[in-house]
Amino acid sequence: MTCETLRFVLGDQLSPNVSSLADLDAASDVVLMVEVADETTYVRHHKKKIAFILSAMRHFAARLGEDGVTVDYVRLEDQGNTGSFREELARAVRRHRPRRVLVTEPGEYRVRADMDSWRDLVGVTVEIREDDRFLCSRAEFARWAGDRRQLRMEHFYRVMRRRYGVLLDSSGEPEGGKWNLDADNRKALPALVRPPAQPQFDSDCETREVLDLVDRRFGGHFGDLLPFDFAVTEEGAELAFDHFLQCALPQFGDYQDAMRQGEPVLFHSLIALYLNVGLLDPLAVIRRVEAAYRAGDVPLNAAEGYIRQVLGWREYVRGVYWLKMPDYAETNALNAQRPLPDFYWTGETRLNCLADVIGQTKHLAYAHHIQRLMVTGNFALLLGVAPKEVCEWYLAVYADAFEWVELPNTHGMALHADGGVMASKPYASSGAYIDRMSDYCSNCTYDVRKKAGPKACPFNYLYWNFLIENRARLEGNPRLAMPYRTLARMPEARLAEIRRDARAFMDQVTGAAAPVDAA
Ligand code: DLZ
Ligand code: SF4
Repeated sequence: MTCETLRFVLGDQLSPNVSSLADLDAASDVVLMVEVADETTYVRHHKKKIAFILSAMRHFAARLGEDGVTVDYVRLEDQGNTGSFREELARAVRRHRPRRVLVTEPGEYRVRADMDSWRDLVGVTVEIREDDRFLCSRAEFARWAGDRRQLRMEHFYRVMRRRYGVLLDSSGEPEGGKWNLDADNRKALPALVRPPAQPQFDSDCETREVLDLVDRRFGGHFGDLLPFDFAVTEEGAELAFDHFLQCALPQFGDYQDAMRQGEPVLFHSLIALYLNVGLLDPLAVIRRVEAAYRAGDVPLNAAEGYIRQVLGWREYVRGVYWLKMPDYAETNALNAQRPLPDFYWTGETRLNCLADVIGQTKHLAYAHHIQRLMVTGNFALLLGVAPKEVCEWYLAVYADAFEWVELPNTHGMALHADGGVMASKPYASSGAYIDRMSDYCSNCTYDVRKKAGPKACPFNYLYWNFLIENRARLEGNPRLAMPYRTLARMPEARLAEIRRDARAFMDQVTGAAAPVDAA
């Protein structure tokens, strides 16, 4: 069999308008999709994440088929499956003998680097098209970055708001007079406020088959496979987003930083996984949120806060990723070397905040941004865990995690391993922040008000220990002037106590307090 163009669609490119499907000729072209072992195991993804991607791929292929497109779909357990993108493409080229191969650039650097060798491997032209599902191209981002010393999201976001004309008043200025209404978005959650229930999506035959497959092949991976509640089609993802718009968005702004024990989603949208594989279109999402604001259905702080995540933050982290890779992943500005505590994989710890966040991560393959940044991220930062270990964990355990979004968020934002490309100071914080924004501390065996000794909240002494260990690197940072002044006033006995508590705790959770070149 021969075909004109073989169009290779990857598992996070499940949009009918992806550039590799533009100008498709159903009479002469073939779409190739492959389930490959390499992608399921290059990190040991959460079981739910694998099930979500494989089921969404199968549903997308079926939909293309219903539209009259010829799809060559290779299943994970098909005979002869070689387990890699490159070898599956080579096999497909031998099957179809196309004139050319067309693919949209992937979301991860490792796949992009591999693609450069595909032309020689398969012996026909391989055209790599830009991924124009994003709202800022890599070239535009590079132009914006220019030779700026610091790449501040806030500046980028304003450019994007103007460029897409989002939430602007009639004179082109920000609606409500301010670009960013985050000052209104840091409320703790009052006990009486109840978050909405989450929509459930029943598994059809195809999804049940995938769940069996994942159970059989990836049973040893992290996380609970069941219940499996994710949508796996564009229609399902739209329903999930509709539910968010109606039931959660009005309070999203107020409580976006809040946490509550046993309430994993609160007023968050849980749509990043759908956006990131292509089941939802970011601009359509932004327009609908803006329309809800203009219709008077949601307050401005909610609409602005949400739009900033999609139009600002999401595009910004992707821009930083492609601008800075591959060197970005190798930086370790704080020289953090300790191993990731085992409890990140089991959830078994007496630190209640971590037990809850890791527990829900196991259960749902989801945690919201403050849980990721200020609980699991902050703890790994304070402990001085090696960035690669932390990044691997985040990439594996969250259903929405692809390296373009995970790496800047973890490596840059949470761990400050990039030395300040993303954030002007590390997001280090003691237990007081978690106490203010959650009810975790009232159920914890540790005491958040205690600063020293075995009952003290470990975040408290780890925070000061972090500042001590990184004094030479961070003392000159003007945004850390205040804590370093406080540190300078501490008597030697107090400093010794902090070091002693931190060392004892680290011995306990990491096996041994691997040396860090303390300043
Ligand atoms: C994450 C993932 C998984 C688990 N499995 C597959 C797969 O079998 N086939 C596929 O095409 N894509 C998969 N993916 C998504 C890819 O890892 C993703 O496309 C690359 O990381 C490039 O961004
Ligand atoms: Fe977490 Fe400390 Fe609060 Fe316990 S006391 S929940 S460890 S912040």
